[in-house]
Amino acid sequence: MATKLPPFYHLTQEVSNALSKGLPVVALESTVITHGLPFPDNIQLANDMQQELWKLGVVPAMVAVLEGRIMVGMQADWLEGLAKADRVYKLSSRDLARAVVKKQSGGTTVAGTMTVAHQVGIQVFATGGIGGVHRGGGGDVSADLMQLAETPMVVVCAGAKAILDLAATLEYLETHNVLVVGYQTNDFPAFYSRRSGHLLNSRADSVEEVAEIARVHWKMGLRSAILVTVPIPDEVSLEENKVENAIQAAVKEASQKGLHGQEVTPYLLERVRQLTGGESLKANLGLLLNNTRVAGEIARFFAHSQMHIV
Ligand code: PSU
Ligand code: MN
Repeated sequence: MATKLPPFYHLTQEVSNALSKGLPVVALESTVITHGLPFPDNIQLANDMQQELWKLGVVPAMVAVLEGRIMVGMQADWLEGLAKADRVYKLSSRDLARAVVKKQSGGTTVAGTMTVAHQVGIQVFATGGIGGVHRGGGGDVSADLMQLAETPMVVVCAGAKAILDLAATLEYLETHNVLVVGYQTNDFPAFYSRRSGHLLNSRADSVEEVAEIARVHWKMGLRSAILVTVPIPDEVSLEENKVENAIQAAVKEASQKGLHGQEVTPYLLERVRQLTGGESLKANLGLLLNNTRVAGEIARFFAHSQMHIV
C-alpha cells in the first residue's frame, strides 16, 4: 500500500488492515449500483457480491465518493444511501478531483475505480462489463479503455455489452497492450451471451494461470491491465439475437435524442433492460456474482504467493 494516502481517502478498517497485512482484497465499482441497475436490485447485488467475497476470505473494497471523500470499502448504510439516491454523479477518473473539491457524491466507473484502487495498492478488481468504443463511429470511446491501458491490475469482467462495437473495442485494447485473457474460453464473451464470435489469442484455464501470466506481464515492465474475460454462466445466459433487437432500438433512440457523454451508457443499459424484461437483469446479476467469485480466487492466489506489482 502507498505509505501515505491523500487526506480525502477513507478506507474501512477491514480494507486498511487487509492491505497492510497482504491479505486478499478485491475492488468493486459503484456506477453499476448508481447508474447500472435499478433499486432495490442494485443494493441486493452489492450485498451479494460482498458476501461472496467474505465467504472466500477476501475483503471487499467497493469504491465510491461520498461528499467528496473517496471511500474504499463501504458500510451498509452508506451503500444504501448511494443505491437509493437518484441524483448522484457518475465518476470516471477525470471527475474524481472535481467531486473531491466540490464535495460531491457518486458511483465510480471502471476507470474511476481502477484509479482509486491502484493508488491504495489493490491488484484485483471485479466488474460486470467494461465500457468501450460505441457503435456508429461517432467517436464515443469510454475512458475505461485508456485506464486499462495504463493501470497494472487484474480486471475481471464478462466482456463488454453488445451495445458497443466489440470489434473496435478489441482493436483498441490490442493497440494499447491490454492483455485480454479468455477465462476457460477462446472467444471474447459478450456479456449476456458466452461468445461474441471474436477470437482471443490468450486463454487461461485456472486462476493460477491468470496470476502467473499477470506476474510475468508486469515483470516485463508493462503497466497495462490484464482483462480477464469470464463467460456468463450458462443458466443465466441469453440468446444473442434476443438482445440484439433491443440494442438496435436503444442505440437508435439514443442518437435521435441527441444523447452524448456520460448519459449514453446508462441510457442504453436502462432501455435494453426494459426492452428485454427481467431476463437481462437476472443475467446481469448472475454474471456479476460469477465474476466476483473468480476475482476473489485470483486475489487469494495473489496473496498466497505474495505477489506485488512494482
Ligand atoms: N457496462 C455495463 N454495466 C455498467 C457499465 C458498463 O454493462 O454498469 C458502467 C461501468 O461503470 C462502466 C461505465 O465503467 O458504465 C462506462 O461508462 P462510459 O461508457 O460513459 O465510459
Ligand atoms: Mn462515453
